[in-house]
Amino acid sequence: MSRVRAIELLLVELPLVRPFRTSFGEVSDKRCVLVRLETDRGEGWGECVADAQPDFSGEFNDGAWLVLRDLLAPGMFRAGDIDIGSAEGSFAPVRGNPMAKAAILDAFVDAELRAEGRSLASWLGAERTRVECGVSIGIAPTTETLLEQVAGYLAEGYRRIKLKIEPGTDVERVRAVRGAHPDILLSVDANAAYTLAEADVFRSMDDLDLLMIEQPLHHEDLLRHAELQAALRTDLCLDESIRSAADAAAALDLGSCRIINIKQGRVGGVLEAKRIHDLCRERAVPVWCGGMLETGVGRALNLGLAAMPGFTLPGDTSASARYFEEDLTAPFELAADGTMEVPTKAGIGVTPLPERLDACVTRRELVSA
Ligand code: OSB
Ligand code: MG
Repeated sequence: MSRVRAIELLLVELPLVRPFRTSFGEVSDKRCVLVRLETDRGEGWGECVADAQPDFSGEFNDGAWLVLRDLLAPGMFRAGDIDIGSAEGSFAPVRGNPMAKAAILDAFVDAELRAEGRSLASWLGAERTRVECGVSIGIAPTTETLLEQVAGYLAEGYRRIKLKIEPGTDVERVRAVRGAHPDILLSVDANAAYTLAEADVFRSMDDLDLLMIEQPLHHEDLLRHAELQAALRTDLCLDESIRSAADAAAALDLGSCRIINIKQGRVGGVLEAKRIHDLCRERAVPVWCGGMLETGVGRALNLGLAAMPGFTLPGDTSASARYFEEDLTAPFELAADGTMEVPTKAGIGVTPLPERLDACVTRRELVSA
């Protein structure tokens, strides 16, 4: 039980080691909102996974800033003494905005667990001490560049390669990578770039032994995903379409996918992520931990989540060096066997380095009760 006294919002900007291109756009810098939350028992950190633009979902940094400052933080202040089980209740009057909600809720969970000296992974009931890591590769300028990047990441030890795809280059690129690496775990992610009229693209990939095809169709279209899934051998995985445990249940009932990408920020925080994990585990549906190019703050949280038993596939939990020259926290490193250590310290287990915040923060605002 704690009382939230204040939150500080920090906009950070970190250059990416290489631009990241998806079917919906390209980014060269990671820009996101961090939440530092103070309770009467200590502080906690959360990272908002929204981008500068409302492209992956309807949320974006400036909007999340307002929602956090003017609605979610005041709601938490008004709620008085709360604990992890009751914290989400303070958001009840705010519809949607799961990424903003996740940032402040996760910061509160971190503060509570730090105050109790308990790690997030242990609180979630995770037993694994290391998780298997994959890497998500942006759309490359040429097939040759893509093949070089794939070979590089495999040499580092990554256990699953995910290729971003878009109409035009899709089948040729995926065939080239599969041809060069017949036995690796390989998946593709379309970020909703296709319509059912283009289903032939996915039929052409159906003999490439892909681990999954992620979010081929529109994010609001569970029915057509079910139609496509019925026409393919390859498992579909949904990302953008799953905004809650209710969405996950609907997608599974409809047969829209056979695998779910859990991104805690997309579903309103670590508690809803755990609900999706539990639901999928009950139905023996594999899940894996997605990523949003998080800094070390979000990465630490993802690793705790990915340590839960239902996360049976390698996640997009890559090393700090895959994203940044210098992270905001001590760097997360990939072991040669393609695994990463799950943080064991209290809460998410990391804190941004003060000198890195000095270098990366472009805007900050303190909101007190
Ligand atoms: O669709 O999974 C996605 C990054 C930003 C937005 C959407 C996605 C991604 C990734 C990168 O695939 C995953 C990561 O390494 O964080
Ligand atoms: Mg995705």
